[in-house]
Amino acid sequence: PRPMGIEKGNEVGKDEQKNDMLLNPSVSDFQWNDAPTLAFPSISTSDFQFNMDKASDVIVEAVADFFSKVDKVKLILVDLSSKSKMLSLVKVKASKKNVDTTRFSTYAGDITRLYTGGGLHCNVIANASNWRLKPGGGGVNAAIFSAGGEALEIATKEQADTICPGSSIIVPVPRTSPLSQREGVTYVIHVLGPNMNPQRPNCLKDDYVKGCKVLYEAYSSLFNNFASIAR
Ligand code: AR6
Repeated sequence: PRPMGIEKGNEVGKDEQKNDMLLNPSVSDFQWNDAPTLAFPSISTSDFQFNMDKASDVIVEAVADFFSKVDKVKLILVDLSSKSKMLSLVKVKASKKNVDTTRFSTYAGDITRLYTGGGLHCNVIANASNWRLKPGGGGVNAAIFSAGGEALEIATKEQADTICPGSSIIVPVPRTSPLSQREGVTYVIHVLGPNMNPQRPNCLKDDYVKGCKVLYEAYSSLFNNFASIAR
């Protein structure tokens, strides 16, 4: 029954959904058994203004490298809209690179409502964080801290005060948090990606050699931390 959840979660009409299935075999192939699943947003490509084409190359490379080392875990790239440019870029590139579509999928919907909005069981979700690990600020960070409530804020502070670009930190979600109670999320992993926005700290000023390296490190750190929880 779970693939139905995917259709429910996509905020698109029936025809568009069919289209999406055809264009995106990963949605229909993905196997919804109970393997540990990480849902993650596209790090750095909105507020941090990282080039989407370059970011999609990095995501697919990081996923392929991770799958060559670790099995029995699943990954889902999430973005709010079914018209997301990031989701389409990654779908096309993942299929060209023969990434295992039974273990990797994309999903259009709110990462804080994967279960209640789409019927998806994702034990772990990733956040595109800021260096102070602070709530608010818009984007997926604001959404996750708002859904996680005060309990998530406190649990995050217990782990760290700050985070470096290219790294991630694991936060066990307290059972009192709505993210745990409502969505069944057991861990949030905060990730700090490279920043290309001159109005945010540590701007890389379009240095994409460094930027791609830091983005790859961010995803490797995220996936390795996820694997360490899944074990
Ligand atoms: N569910 C799924 N995906 C989302 C959601 C959501 N609820 N909200 C946004 N996205 P961004 P960044 C997608 O800007 O570029 C924050 O203020 C969005 O469409 O959240 O890494 C932090 O505090 C995009 O694809 O993160 C940092 O200061 C992706 O999430 C800064 O922004 C990431 O967009 C980080 O910027």
